[in-house]
Amino acid sequence: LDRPAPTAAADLTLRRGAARVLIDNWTGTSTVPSRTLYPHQWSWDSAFIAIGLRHLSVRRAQQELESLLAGQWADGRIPHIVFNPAVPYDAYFPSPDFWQSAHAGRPSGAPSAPQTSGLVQPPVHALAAWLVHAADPGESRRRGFLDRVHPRLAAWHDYLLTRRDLGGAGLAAVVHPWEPGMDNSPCWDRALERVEPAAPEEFHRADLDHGHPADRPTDLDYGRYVRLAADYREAGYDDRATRHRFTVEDPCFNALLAVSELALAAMARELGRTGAAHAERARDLSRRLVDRLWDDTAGIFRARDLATGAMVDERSISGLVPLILPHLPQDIVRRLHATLGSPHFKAPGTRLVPSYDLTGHAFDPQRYWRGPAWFNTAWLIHRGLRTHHLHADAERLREGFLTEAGRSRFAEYVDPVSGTARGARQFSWTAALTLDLLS
Ligand code: 9WN
Repeated sequence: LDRPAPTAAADLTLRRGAARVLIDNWTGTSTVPSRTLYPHQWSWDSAFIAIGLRHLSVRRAQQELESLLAGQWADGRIPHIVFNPAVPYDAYFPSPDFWQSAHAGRPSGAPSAPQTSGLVQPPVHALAAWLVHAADPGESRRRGFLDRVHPRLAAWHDYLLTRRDLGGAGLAAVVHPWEPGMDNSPCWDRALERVEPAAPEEFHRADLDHGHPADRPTDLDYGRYVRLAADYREAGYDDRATRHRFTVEDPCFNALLAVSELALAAMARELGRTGAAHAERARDLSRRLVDRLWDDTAGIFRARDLATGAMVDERSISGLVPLILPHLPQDIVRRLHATLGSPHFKAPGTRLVPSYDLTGHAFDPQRYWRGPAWFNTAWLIHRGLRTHHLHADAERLREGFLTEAGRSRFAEYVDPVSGTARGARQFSWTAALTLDLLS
């Protein structure tokens, strides 16, 4: 059914609703992704949240990012969760007593406080910091925001491009399905078959206290997630000492790293330096992404499994996100645009972009990253379409985003075809990116 385009009054209601979510989910220093399901601070969530928060309060947006950076490790990594000490351990699994970050040891150098996880998430932070700066450059300069965050973000990228270059080809590798942020994507199924799951009695899934089992990863997935994280912990989160059993080069992760390098270049220029090294890194990353992960037959970027050296034979939204790269060859832009409009990612009724191939053998419209449409990835694709001047499609996606965000009460994700809300509601990045698209 075609729904009417949002009016100015509807936009105002949506804006108020989105602001309310961000106000309710603010803890005093940062924003939880969801009051129920995710009661701590998450890494890439905070980046997306800051992008929206800047329209409400630039100071709060700065604080969001700086709270996250307070959890940065000496080796440069930004942990995927920074734990709130006021929240009981049983509210989320794995809790701080599982990660034991403060005992991680010298090579990795986790802070003694706050407690954190030992994994990472996609590097959207420098892009977010630059957009927060751009929202009010005067305020940013007065508070020395970029002076403080630029060196930390540069150290973060250095970590990814040195210790995490596990394939030796100049791309960053992820070592756990939580790291690309798309936990149970069918892209990881084959690689995970090699991982012996932890026994069910070794852990209790707090997520099922709040989420519907059909919307979430399975127990078998969790057993494997726990095993991989425990192995990493036992090696002190030292990337040189760990025998990683899951190592993948992910297109979305590396595309965001490249875009964030461009943001670092812009920040360096603003700080009176040249920024040339960052700009060069961004170009190198774009080139390597194309060399290593572009599948010209399928017209999409693929993940590469470093254990086998092979490209993963699945189509996921991760492979469309590189559209966000300004240096992408024009023929690749054209092919990605065509794939986006093909039956793999578009069907009558789809307003957003499914997380996984609609025609794929593992497609499931309900289960998390195996089909549902997410708002953060829609925002990234929207930005990519605009980067390449594909304005009509960008506008359609923006309208679809705003319609679904409002209808779903800012859901975590939605059924990609029917739009039925799934997962948590009042989800922070959905609200934050709604504000951004309304501004
Ligand atoms: C594990 C917080 C995070 C997002 C991820 C999403 C989900 C966590 C979980 O929630 O992952 O990090 O417990 O399932 O997959 O993208 O950052 O919103």
